[in-house]
Amino acid sequence: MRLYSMPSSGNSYKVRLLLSLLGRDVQTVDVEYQTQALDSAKAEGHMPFGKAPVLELDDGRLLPESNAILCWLGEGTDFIPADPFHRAEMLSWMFWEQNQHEGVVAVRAALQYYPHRRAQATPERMAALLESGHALLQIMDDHLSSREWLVGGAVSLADICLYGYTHTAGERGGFDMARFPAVNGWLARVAALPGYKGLTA
Ligand SMILES: N[C@@H](CCC(=O)N[C@@H](CS)C(=O)NCC(=O)O)C(=O)O
Repeated sequence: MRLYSMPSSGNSYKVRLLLSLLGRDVQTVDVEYQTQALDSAKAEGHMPFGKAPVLELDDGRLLPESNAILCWLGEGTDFIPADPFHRAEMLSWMFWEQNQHEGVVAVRAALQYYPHRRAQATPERMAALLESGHALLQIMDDHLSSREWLVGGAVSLADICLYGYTHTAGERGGFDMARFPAVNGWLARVAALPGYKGLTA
């Protein structure tokens, strides 16, 4: 298998993290913003939606979308709960991550972090994203204040998925993480999992 992965991106990192936690190794093609490798991967048809990550299976089939890749790689492992309701709850968090959390928490970080995005970081937009992001992180904090993991009693794909952009929300996104002690405790639990690897590892 081959993973088209953007080194700086939380969406690609989620997949690299799960692979590492599973002790699996795949060939990785780095497709960073503003590189020839990204343009080539798109031009050669490896990125059906024009975005990383994409997992290319040994038979050539392509799987885009980070959370779909997590589900594929997680199949048959303890990262997908056996209980059907817990499994559905895991998907709730993963859909929430894509349709709410990522568009705020990751976007604010991207506007600050990537030089080619900075022109879009108007003070009004950054202030609105800060307020929305704090509200989203508060939802996670409230939920995690009475449990160790997002779903059931064990780590699942939901935790790997949300960890991707939450763990850099302070440093890259400028969110005030001191407000979210339960989230911080959860971040530390993910970072302590056997096989954990960081964003830049
Ligand atoms: N919903 C997608 C989002 C992927 C995405 O936005 N990838 C960005 C990096 S975070 C990308 O590849 N951008 C390349 C481009 O727009 O040219 C997922 O979760 O995989």
